Amino acid sequence: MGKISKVVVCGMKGVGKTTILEQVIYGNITEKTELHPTIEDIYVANIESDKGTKEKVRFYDTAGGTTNQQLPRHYLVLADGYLLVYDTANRNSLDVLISLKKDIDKNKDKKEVSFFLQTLVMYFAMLHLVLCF
Ligand SMILES: Nc1nc2c(ncn2[C@@H]2O[C@H](COP(=O)(O)OP(=O)(O)OP(=O)(O)O)[C@@H](O)[C@H]2O)c(=O)[nH]1
Ligand SMILES: [Mg+2]
Repeated sequence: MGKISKVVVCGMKGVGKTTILEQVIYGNITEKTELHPTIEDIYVANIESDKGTKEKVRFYDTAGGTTNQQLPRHYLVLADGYLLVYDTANRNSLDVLISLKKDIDKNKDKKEVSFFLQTLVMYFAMLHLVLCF
């Protein structure tokens, strides 16, 4: 079995973390979909690369807060990477993300880190995703 990568998905409450995971992994989001605030959830994705290798990625969907928040400490130990989500229509959600990122940087020990920037358009709003390993 290939390596299992663990990605923690975080960002302010209501920015669409669960929506993104549900859509990317199951493709089942419609304009009528109603989602409830997350407490804690795990999504497992099997990804086949261009080279034919198979990888398993475990996404940890977290509960977003409304103000500057810290991630529960156990995520900092298990994470291989982070998916940081904010809503371009909500400036406050970026402030929350900046504070989260600072907290991650301060507490991630000496793990290697690289950054990926991606933009996703869903419905009428744009959500920006930052994936950092
Ligand atoms: N218009 C619009 N609504 C969206 C979009 N993404 C998510 N939503 C809606 O925003 C609401 C919150 O989305 P969630 O995915 O539950 O947000 P979350 O970040 O997981 O929130 P918490 O679990 O509380 O931290 C839901 O009603 C979604 O349908 C989007 O791109 N555009
Ligand atoms: Mg959620």
